[in-house]
Amino acid sequence: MADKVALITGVTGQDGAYLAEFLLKKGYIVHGVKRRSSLFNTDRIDHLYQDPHVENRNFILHYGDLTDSTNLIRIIQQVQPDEIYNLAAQSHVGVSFETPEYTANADGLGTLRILEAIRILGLEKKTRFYQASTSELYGLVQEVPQKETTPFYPRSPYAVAKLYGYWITVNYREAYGMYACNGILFNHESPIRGETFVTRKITRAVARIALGLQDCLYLGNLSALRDWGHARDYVEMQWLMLQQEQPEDFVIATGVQFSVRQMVETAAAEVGIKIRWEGEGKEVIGIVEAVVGEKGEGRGEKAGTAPAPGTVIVRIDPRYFRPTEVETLLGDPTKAKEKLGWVPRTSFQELVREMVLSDLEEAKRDELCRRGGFSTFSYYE
Ligand code: NDP
Ligand code: GDR
Repeated sequence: MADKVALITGVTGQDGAYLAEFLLKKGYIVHGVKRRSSLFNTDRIDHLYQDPHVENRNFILHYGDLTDSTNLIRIIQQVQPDEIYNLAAQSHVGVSFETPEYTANADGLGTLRILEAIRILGLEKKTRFYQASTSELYGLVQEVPQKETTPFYPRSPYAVAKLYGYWITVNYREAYGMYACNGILFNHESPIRGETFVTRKITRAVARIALGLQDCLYLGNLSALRDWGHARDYVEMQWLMLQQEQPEDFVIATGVQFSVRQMVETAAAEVGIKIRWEGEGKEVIGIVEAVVGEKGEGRGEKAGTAPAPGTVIVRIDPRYFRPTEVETLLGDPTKAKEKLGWVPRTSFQELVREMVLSDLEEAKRDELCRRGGFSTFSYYE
């Protein structure tokens, strides 16, 4: 049988990179859609890159954008994919309040454009479609834990755009008999998570604070509760959803919940920093209580750079609060367990450790550059 062909939108993102690697290992020919940018934007997939001058490549990139129908039709026509994974999106909830129209266009209408392209090209029976839906659909939660049948109540322009993406996928499945399905994925993170999502912002800051490269971590809502898993585990489920006899929607989650505050404590503990909290609400601060234990290699104490006990290393900055917040999310992955054999392989502690260790490596490189008199990236959004 000929190799299967997959098309991934958002291939330069966190999930796109893990999924491309996963599908290549499975023997797929993988095509990815990347946006044009003024600088290279392929850091996460550079290890998979193949010289376009070489024949018989199995990893091929195309310029494209979810806001451009003709471009999408042309790529899909050329590629004739067996499977399309629609991972591209303006995926930052906070930013969606600042760019609501663009977010609706890319995340909502972008999904419609791909589904229509499949139909226009007469590929309804050939091409299977995966839509990156999200736990943000539950928003103001109506039921705990959340499962496939829990009613939606989106709380951001991002979530409202994704609601359209969810329902148009269901509609095309029902109207045209397409194999189209939604993965309702809860938060999933990794060392290549975007730096402005809260987990990565925390692990990166903690590593830099331990090495004396950063003084303070500024955060918004510390009480928000999330069900955090590892992206590597979740992309496998995206693929499995397209390998079933019938297309169905699935919740993918760990079923365990932690707060942003616990995330900070867990990450700080990885570099041997014990945090004490003082104050209430927006006045709360995180103070170094002690530098202890034999934790991560980059523990500042060794280099004489760990902040001294009593130093304030976490503060609240109101700019990171959202106009409407999703306070709590907790998934019930029972359906995925039963039908897809889903077992989350990575615990919260393992995930945080992997992220902190990777950010320590990056911070050490920055430290070396600084010692050598070179300036380094120090943007703390
Ligand atoms: P990222 O933000 O890391 O990646 C998003 C990708 O989409 C990037 O490749 C980005 O390109 C691309 N992109 C953005 N806008 C456009 C556009 N207009 N046209 C084409 N490509 C575009 O997200 P994740 O990998 O974390 O998430 C993947 C998908 O899953 C997203 O749709 C997200 O909304 C959804 N999701 C994510 C969850 C998570 O916890 N990670 C949970 C549930 C759903 P560039 O690199 O150029 O910016
Ligand atoms: P989320 O992820 O909004 O759940 O969306 P994010 O990591 O941005 O926020 C999680 C929670 O942390 C709170 N928070 C902060 N968030 C950020 N980014 N920065 C801060 O400084 C900060 N302080 C507190 C937030 O208010 C929120 O409650 C992610 C994205 O990947 C979506 O694309 C995806 O659909 C959902 O997960 C599931």
